[in-house]
Amino acid sequence: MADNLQKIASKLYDGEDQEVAELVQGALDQGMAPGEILQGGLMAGMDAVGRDFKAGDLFVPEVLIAARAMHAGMHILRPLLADSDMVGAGKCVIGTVKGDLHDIGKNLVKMMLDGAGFETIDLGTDVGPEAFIEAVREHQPQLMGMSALLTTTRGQMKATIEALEEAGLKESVKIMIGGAPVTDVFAREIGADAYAPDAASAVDIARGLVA
Ligand code: B12
Repeated sequence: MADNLQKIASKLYDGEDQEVAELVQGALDQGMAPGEILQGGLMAGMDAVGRDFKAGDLFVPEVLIAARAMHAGMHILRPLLADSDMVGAGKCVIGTVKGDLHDIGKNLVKMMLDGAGFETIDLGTDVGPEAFIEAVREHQPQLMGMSALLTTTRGQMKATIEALEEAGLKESVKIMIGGAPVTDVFAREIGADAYAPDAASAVDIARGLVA
């Protein structure tokens, strides 16, 4: 059984989406629990991807391919996990702020969070404060992530946090920010709870924030 999980993790790391799907189905057919396959197979593989990406041993294209394999496995497991009412790592609303159309990094963060068992609600790009507020009201996530790649749009992060405060929602959600023009210092200045420099760190930080 443990052998099956190791195979799933290793094929996921290699980005073999079809093989991952077949192995996941095979493990289910043998009677393995969906949660076990998720934790010991898919998440273990994605954790290794995150670790090696952070260490500079893997690059963006490899992470994207591994994330695709994760999706192939999750496609099979998700309905079963919902049935068994398995509790995920947490819920996160994420988007690129108003005026900004860059989404490659944000998508990577979303994929890594998905891979770590978070339920992520992706609001897309050019997301204004009102849309963030609406999403927080509707989905009641533990986490909210904002991305900005332009120096001119990072001010939108502050505007969004202020708007959340005015709406009385700031205390209900932890805020994590990222993108090339933002830093840890900037995060503290605008009242965000955390900054992450890359997608793998985002997962570690997200886990810490919801713990
Ligand atoms: C690709 C790109 C584009 C594409 C975007 C396509 C897309 N779908 O995203 C296009 C061509 C559309 C584009 C347009 C523009 N761009 Co552009 N673009 C880039 C480029 C080359 C790469 C960005 C990227 O995807 N990096 C790869 C990802 C993986 O890295 P990342 O985004 O940093 O994300 C990681 C971390 O930052 C972090 N992270 C990111 N988001 C989040 C969120 C959270 C919550 C967390 C925790 C972490 C996190 O984790 C990610 C993964 O590890 C950069 C230059 C560069 N080398 O960075 C310029 C760059 C960002 N663009 C720039 C500019 C100026 C523009 C334009 C204004 C150009 C123009 N004159 O039209 C327009 C603006 C359009 C708009 N309104 O947004 C400048 C910004 C300068 C500045 N400081 O403001 C840059 C730096 C280029 C430059 N050197 O001048 N761009």
